[in-house]
Amino acid sequence: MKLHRKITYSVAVAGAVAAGALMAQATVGPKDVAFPQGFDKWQMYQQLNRHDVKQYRELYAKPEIVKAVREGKPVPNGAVLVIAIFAAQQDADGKPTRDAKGNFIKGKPMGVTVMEKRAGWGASVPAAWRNGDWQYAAYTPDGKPNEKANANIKGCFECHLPHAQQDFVISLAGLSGTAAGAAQRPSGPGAVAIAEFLFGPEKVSVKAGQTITWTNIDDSPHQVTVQGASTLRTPVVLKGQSTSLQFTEEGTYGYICGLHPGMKGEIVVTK
Ligand code: HEC
Ligand SMILES: [Cu+2]
Repeated sequence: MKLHRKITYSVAVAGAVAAGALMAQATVGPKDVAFPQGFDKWQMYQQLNRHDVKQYRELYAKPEIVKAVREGKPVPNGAVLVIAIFAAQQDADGKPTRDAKGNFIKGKPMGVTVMEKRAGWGASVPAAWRNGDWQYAAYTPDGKPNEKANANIKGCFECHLPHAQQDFVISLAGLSGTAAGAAQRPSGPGAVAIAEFLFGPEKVSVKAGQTITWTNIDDSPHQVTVQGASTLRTPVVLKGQSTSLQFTEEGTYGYICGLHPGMKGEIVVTK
């Protein structure tokens, strides 16, 4: 009896493995998005300073892809977009240091993320999080698959999904060269800019009842999320959009970005 059970079990496992192998052949995924050899000789179409994770990032595409998009064409089939991620060098206080042009300075390489668009590639992605015909993959700096990130590839699709109206390319403004003409930085009492994944100023002081207005300067969306007895979330703000809150009670309120929890700010409300 015991022996019989064992045999049944091993047969079932063999069956499952065979089915899994067949599935893997039919499904397009991170394994099909090759490491972009020599990408650092392609066109760097954007540089990015991320305060929230203290990273400096470079975004690359082949010159013919950048050219096509800058001519007003859709992102071509076969396009490969790459981000090279580096730790930002920091001063003694942990503040990222900047070069003469204002960019963070490259530290240790952290990884390479890739998205690639090929006709038919989206068909094997569940409709609920399909990104057109894009597929995603993450690599270590030396070009080995980042197994941990690739195991949760759905996370890549889900975060890019709200950007469907720009073909899921969050940095499309950089790719198309329309990044200039950037959103206006707000000023005045109660005005907070969200730029480079940083709330500026990080600490804002207002009188009770006075309005605090956040304006998003970044290409990436953000969301003010005030933590307290009950969490208060503003709508997600896209580039150029603003959102406001008023506090009637005196006190100090800490807040974060609902999309990038590494972004922190503070509201001080006085009488
Ligand atoms: C938390 C949301 C989020 C997740 C998860 C995410 N991305 Fe992105 N991605 C962004 C943002 C924001 C940008 C714009 C550039 C930046 O901020 O680095 C971006 C840009 C990119 C770009 C450059 C082209 C573009 O769309 O602008 C690539 C390539 C990319 N991501 C790949 C990936 C891969 C691969 C994964 C999964 C391993 C992933 N992303 C997961 C938010 C996300
Ligand atoms: Cu944010």
